[in-house]
Amino acid sequence: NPVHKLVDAVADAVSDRRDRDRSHVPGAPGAEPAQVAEPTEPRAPLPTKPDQGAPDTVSATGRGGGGAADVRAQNGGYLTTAQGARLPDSDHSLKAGPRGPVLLQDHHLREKITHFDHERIPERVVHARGAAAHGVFRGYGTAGAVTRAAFLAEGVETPVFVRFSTVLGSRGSADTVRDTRGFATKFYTTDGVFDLVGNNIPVFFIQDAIKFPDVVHAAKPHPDREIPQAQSAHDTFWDFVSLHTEATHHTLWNMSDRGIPRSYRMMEGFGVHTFRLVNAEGASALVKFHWKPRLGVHSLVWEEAQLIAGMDPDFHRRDLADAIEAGALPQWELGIQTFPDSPEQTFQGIDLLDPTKIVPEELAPVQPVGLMTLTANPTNFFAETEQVAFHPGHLVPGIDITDDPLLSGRLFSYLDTQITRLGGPNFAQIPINRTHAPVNDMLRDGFHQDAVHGGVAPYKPNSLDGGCPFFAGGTEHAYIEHPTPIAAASKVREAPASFADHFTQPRLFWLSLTSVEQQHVIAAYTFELSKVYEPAIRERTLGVLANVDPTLCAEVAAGLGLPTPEPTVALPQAEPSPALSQLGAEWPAEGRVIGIVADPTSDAGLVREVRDAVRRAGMTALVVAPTGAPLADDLPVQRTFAAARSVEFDALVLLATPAPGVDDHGARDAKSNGPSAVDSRVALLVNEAYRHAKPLGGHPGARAVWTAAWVDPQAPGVLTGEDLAEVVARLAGLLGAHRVWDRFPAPIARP
Ligand code: HDD
Repeated sequence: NPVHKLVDAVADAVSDRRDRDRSHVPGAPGAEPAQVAEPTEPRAPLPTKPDQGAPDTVSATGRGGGGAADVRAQNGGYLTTAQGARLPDSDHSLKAGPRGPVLLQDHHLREKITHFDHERIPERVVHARGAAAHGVFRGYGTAGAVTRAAFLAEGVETPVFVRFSTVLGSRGSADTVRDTRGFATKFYTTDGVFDLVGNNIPVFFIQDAIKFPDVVHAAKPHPDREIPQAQSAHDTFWDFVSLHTEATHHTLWNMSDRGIPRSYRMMEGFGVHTFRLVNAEGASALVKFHWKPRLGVHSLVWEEAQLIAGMDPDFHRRDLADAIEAGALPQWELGIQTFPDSPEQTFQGIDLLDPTKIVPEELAPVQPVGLMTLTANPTNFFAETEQVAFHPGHLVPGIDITDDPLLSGRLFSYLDTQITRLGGPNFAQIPINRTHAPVNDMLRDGFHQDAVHGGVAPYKPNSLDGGCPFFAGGTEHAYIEHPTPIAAASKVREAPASFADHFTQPRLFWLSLTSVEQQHVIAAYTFELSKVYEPAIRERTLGVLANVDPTLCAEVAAGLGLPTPEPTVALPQAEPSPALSQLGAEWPAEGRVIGIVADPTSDAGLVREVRDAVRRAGMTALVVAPTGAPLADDLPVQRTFAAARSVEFDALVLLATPAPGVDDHGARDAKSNGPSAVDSRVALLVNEAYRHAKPLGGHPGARAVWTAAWVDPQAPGVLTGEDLAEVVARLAGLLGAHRVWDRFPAPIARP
């Protein structure tokens, strides 16, 4: 039977694919050694994920319960309806004759269109755009003295799912906009799910959750025209933050390089609030959570971020997925700052309940307690990244909350929002949200109920189900709230007096930055406020900056062409915290992208030598050439001059003087290319990389490119040499500092 043959052939192909998938998993038996591959090269399908099967896959009759694949998964060789009826055709509606009317009785048509009509769910009200990955967290066992959280014990491995996000933009907005980034981690622990729902910025705009709708309404696009998309550079945002000065600290971080990360892999994460840890003896400590990336904390420069938003709006999403697929697995250490759980809940004068304040690491060092490695991309964006539901109230024994008023409101909001977003109260049954601990919850029915619950007594106490299920005690890992005393008080709508200091910590942050980082902050405020139409808002913001730092205020005022206002408070005393600067340390360069600029006259041997040197350094090599024609059989071209732009490279290596090709207008005109016969697109590529302080390497034969690109060959980080492997090794060394910082402020390219 030909159909059976076809089905067998499909089954064989699927099994081949599965084998290939397995050999694709780094470290799996038969796997190729991990190698950093070219990010855009087509790849085999992704490996299957750890147990994320639906909660109850047995059908109501009890038949067909052969596991997830049997009942839920897309399986079998034939296309079917949702009811499993095999289909002979899905391309034509059922009609009364080929030219006649479509018949209402066409069930397949109605089912297909109806399902399509309901494919979208509401996007998240904030953090709508995100990218996620599966991974594993391994406890170091170093937190045992302060918490009994089982997943932090030595050697315990806990599956995790992490979602990174921007805050303001819609689901389809660009990745590299200036914004805070979400960093939410779901730990599937043996004691239930623990969600650490943090950001890449350690403070928040508001101190009380009741202000969340205000700050979000102000920061989202204007309600009349719904512009600008995913931006803070508009009147309503600056109106709010200039009036609501507790937002000053977070705003300053947003205007710093932290607002435009180079990669999700190169961001810190912060739990923001102070939480409470409880150890096996019941003793408590206060804690702040930190994620420290193994690759260091790095950022784009603003011009790059803007270009990328057009060139590759999926830049961060692509970077994360490519790195994982290529075996360059992103890692973060989880760290804790701990403080005595004193009645005052302050540390060295800093109010630990105020989420607009940090505790400098110099005062309370961050102690590493475990390592997270992201190991696999999601199989399906909607099922996993879109449907994952985080909640700061998903806690496990050993971790408890404090009375931070921002946290209290969050504990309500996250459960509430999922009911609209995921269509009902059963979102915990969606595979990505399922705990890996046994569930026996007595929650019943509701929209999208997946479970077929047995028993007759979903209530307690009962005798009909034998009294089951039973309560657990502390020794059986029950989640028991810490008996924190609550002081007698009157009901008030007020904040404590200590919440009123809005300027000391912004000043602390400003003073902790290096001069290059400070310049970026000045440029960011100047850019954003230039986009504000209302003069009073610009002036009011300068008034806020005057209370943070006179130089910051004067420089931004000069950029806007406005007078510098006087401060309204005495300039606060603040000690810098060097740990807040992103500069000064050395980090691994692995996973960085190096563009090798060649043309058909370039010596293929040399191109190969550079490519291999780049790969040996654990970096990704992309060959850039005038057309897509391979330079040799083993030397494919990954970027044509028409498709390449500097922003996707961390450094460039130039092999010769690429002659003018056909430019975007199809013209071949050497004279219009500047002082030498260099392709104008290469000149732009190199000039941008130079101005963005990226390391540049070149063969002596590429001299004309430096001239055409207005590059000073003597400038720091511009390396020329015959031995290009050595040049690549030096470039990798420079990338350890991320950029050639000595080249800022950037020379302006002028004829
Ligand atoms: Fe929030 C999503 C982080 C304050 C209300 N928040 C959300 C996400 C992150 C954060 C990372 C995306 C989670 C995901 O990937 O699905 N939010 C924070 C941090 C805050 C914070 C670090 C302050 C310290 N959030 C905050 C407040 C409220 C909310 C004060 C409301 C009172 N946040 C939400 C929400 C979201 C959300 C509306 C939207 C989608 C969702 O929850 O699942 O409930």
